[in-house]
Amino acid sequence: MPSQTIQWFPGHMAKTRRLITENLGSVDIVIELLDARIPASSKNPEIDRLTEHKPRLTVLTKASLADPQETEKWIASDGRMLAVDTVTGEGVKAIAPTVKKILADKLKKYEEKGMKGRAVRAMIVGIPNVGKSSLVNRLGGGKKAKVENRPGVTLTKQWVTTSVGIELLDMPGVLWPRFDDRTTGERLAFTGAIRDAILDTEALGCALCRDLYREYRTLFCTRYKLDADALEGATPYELLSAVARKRGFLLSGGELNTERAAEMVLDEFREAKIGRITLDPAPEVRREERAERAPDPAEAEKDGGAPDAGSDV
Ligand SMILES: Nc1nc2c(ncn2[C@@H]2O[C@H](COP(=O)(O)OP(=O)(O)OP(=O)(O)O)[C@@H](O)[C@H]2O)c(=O)[nH]1
Ligand SMILES: [Mg+2]
Repeated sequence: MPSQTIQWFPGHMAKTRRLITENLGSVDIVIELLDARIPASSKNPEIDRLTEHKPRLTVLTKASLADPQETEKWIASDGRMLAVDTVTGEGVKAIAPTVKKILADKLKKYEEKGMKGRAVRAMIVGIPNVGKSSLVNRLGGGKKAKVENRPGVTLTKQWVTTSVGIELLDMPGVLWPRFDDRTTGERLAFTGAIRDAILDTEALGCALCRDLYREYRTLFCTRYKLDADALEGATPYELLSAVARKRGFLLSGGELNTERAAEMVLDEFREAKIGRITLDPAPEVRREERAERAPDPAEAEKDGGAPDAGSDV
């Protein structure tokens, strides 16, 4: 289970922080990638601090895995945010014109100085595994940057030219030393931003089942053929056990193999086999939800309080 005591390869992270700072002077704009499934949890507060004086475009990646309605709300909440999917190519074409629009004044000055046609330089930053190198390859039209489905693939900076008038600086991924809350660490782990080797898979599987049952009940119960009503009030471990039982995951003694069920739910979430899911609601939704979820005191008294399925994970 991710907790505040886990260290995320700190040497590498410190080096990346330095790389960002040292190269800011060579770029016109910072393109920050966030995972469309967790736009809030994947936002590195250190990147904000390090790059606060640079123009910025925020790009939500992996849009084909996220809930399209939530993605739309996220984009509506921020005038400088786009959504893309580098596998399907969706949204990628909008990046270059948007970057040029953001930098319009600067580009006009270049033109006045006779530097017409000078390529814009953009630094691509974001958490590990968010899709930085994939985006660089999409825009660069080749396989110049190494891409793999694990965090920590890109280890140093790499310039890639494109035919759309932007030079891209691919960077290693960067996390921050301490997560403000447990949810952030869990969500980063669900989506594959943290090395699986340092995580407790079973605990993570429990937490994911809890969130899916709470936020995407129909998709979750349909995928694993679970009776949603019968599971009302179930603990996260009971939810994971129900998945293991339905899938027939048993150990040799007949006990449920919840470890294997956890691995499967995590894999299937990462591949969007359960459905297109966004775990971080857009800002205005959060306000609505707070109102919706605030227990009505009269109701709470009547049923003896709402069950808190998440309290023991
Ligand atoms: N479905 C989907 N998968 C994506 C997308 N972008 C990246 N991926 C996948 O995510 C994984 C990581 O992609 P990379 O481009 O290597 O990520 P990165 O941010 O460069 O990662 P590091 O270099 O480790 O920091 C790969 O398996 C990609 O195929 C996307 O838009 N949609
Ligand atoms: Mg990379």
